[in-house]
Order: sequence, then structure tokens, then C-alpha cells
Amino acid sequence: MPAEAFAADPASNFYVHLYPIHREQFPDRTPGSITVTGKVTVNGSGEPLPGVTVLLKGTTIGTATNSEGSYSLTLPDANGVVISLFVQLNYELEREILGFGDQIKVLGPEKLKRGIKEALCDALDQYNYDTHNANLSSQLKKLQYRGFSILQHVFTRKEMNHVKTLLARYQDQTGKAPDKPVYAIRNVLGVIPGLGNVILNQNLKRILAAIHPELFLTKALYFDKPPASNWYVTWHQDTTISVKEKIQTEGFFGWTRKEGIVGVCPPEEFLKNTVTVRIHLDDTDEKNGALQIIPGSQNKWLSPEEIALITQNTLPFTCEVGCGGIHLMKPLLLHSSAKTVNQKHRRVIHLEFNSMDLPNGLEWAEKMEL
Ligand SMILES: O=C(O)CCC(=O)C(=O)O
Repeated sequence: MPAEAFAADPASNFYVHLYPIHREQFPDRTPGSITVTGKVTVNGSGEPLPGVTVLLKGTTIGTATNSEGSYSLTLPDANGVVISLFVQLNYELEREILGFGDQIKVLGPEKLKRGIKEALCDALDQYNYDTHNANLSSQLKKLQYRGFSILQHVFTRKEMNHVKTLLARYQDQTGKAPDKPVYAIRNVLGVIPGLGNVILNQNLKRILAAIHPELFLTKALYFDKPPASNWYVTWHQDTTISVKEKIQTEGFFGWTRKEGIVGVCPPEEFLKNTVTVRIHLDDTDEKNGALQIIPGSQNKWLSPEEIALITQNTLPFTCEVGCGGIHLMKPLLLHSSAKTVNQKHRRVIHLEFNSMDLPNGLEWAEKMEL
């Protein structure tokens, strides 16, 4: 997809607009093809611009606008297509009407560039999500058999910026000194109103429903590794859940209370039923503390000796995830992470989901239905 999605050269009045087109914008398409329609007008007058060439990028498939400035182009349907619109007439193109299927957008001149950019970014993010995650069921099989799966582009840049703004505002309001930046926030959806609406987006809900239709949220944490509060964790499995109150119950042990949150190790079946979703707010790789994991180690609770034996004899996998991507993981998967070494943030929202009710009056601390 082109970064130079909108380019205009005022000297020659030569305009090139490239639009990524997303399949789902064409609900009525016949399988195997997309019909793209549109209209080009001049000088904001509504006067049609005939004879404008509309081409499928990189091909000779194209057409020209008719006497009413309209065009209709049937294109082969891959995961999406890019079209180029060439206007080589000696007019100032102030207004245009773009038609994607039945959807018509009218963009005024002052908003033209911003509007196109935003529409492009959203369409591009959705296009990227679709192309990277076309085969969701095989990605979810990986979660089952290898204990993890990485899905890129689940969130748009706009959504990620929104999340970062909410987090920064929270940090300002809670008065954390800049030299002691926040490295963790417990119950993050509870303490930052509005955050849940952004992160439980349609893409994530669809993924969760495909894993299990009755999943609900049980825990939400925020982690960063800011240079001034950098940290690491050694190899471990996640073996605790958070509950509202301590009630002694058979099979539940290792009770703790941290910042008012009660933690406990539940029977293994609850951990096996848990799905962890780590939403990455920054591009993450081994230089800024990406999670290391041992694929396939998620099937049983391991003793310290077993953990040492496995981690000393297995090459770990580094979970590189882009901003807006998610890392799905089973909590018993062995994982560790190093300090950042490049001064870059590594912000992650860590969510846990489950579909099982707790016994004996115990309640999930942060339960939220989807
Ligand atoms: O985010 C990390 O680097 C590690 C977090 C972790 O170990 C955990 O959630 O158990």
C-alpha cells in the first residue's frame, strides 16, 4: 500500500490519488470481482469532469469517466485492490466525489487531504488486518497446539493513539513524577474509564468469539518498561488469578493480597481455560523487552526443576509484535522477558479471559462480559 497515498503537484495540476479498497466495503459484489464506481467533478461547482483515466494500479485494467464524470470499473477481487485516479486536465481539482460501491463520500477542498488520509489509514489498517489474519482458524490452532499466536494489525493506529492518550492522561492525573514513570497499572480497565470501549473493538471480539463464544474478561493489567523503571522477569508460568475475596476453597492455594487485589492459584483446569491477550502499544522486539516463550510448554503446571531443565535445553522464541498487534497466549506457556536496551517504551495491555465460573462463592475480581 502506498504511503504517498495522496499526491498533488500544483505546478502541472497533475493529481494522483491511490485508494486501498477493502473487500467488506462491497457487500453486494459478485464473488471474484469488485465493482468500483465514482464520480469526478471540477472546481467545487459540481461540473462533471469527463475523460479522466481510472486505472487499477500496476495494470492496464481501466476506464475513463463518462460525460457525467462517472466511472464504473469491475476489478478482480484479491484481498483488496488499489486504484489510481489520474487527472491530467488543466483544472484545479477542488472537490471530488468518490464512490466505493454504494458508499459515496463528498470531500470539501479544505478537508480533502485530511479526509482522504484518515479514510485511507482506516481502510489500510483494516486491509492489513484482513491480509495478515486471513486464516484466523489456523492462527487459533497454533494457540491450542503451541500455546501462542501472534496477530498483527488488530487495532488501528487511531485506536492505539487513543489508548496512549488515555494512559498519559491517567498518568498526569495520578501525579506520577516524570522521573518515576508508571510501569504497571492493575485493574487498568476499572481505573481508566473509556479504555475498555477502545480495546474491546470488533476485531478483538471476533477473535475471542472464535476461541470460545462464552469468554469474559477476568483481569486487565498495563505494563511498560520505561527506561527509568526498567525491569525483567525470569522464566515462569502464570499461575494466579484475581478474585474479589478470599474464601478457603479446596484446590485453591497460595493466597496473596497486593494493592487490595486478592490473588490465588486455582486448580489447573482454570488456567488451561484462560486465554491471555497482550495488546502491544509499541513495536516490540528483543531490544525493547519482547516476551520470550517456549512453544508447546503450556500443557501442564511445571515444577521449578522442570522449568530449569526445559529452559536450559530449548531455544526460546521471541514474540515480535507490531503496534496494534496482539499476542495470544496460554498462561502456562513458559515465558520471560529482558530489560529494554534501546530506551524505547514497551507498552502492553495484558488481558485475561475465561469461560468458567468459580466454585464456592469465589468471584473473579474484574469480571466483565464482552
Ligand atoms: O510483560 C512482560 O514482559 C512479562 C509479563 C509477565 O511475565 C506476566 O504477565 O506474567
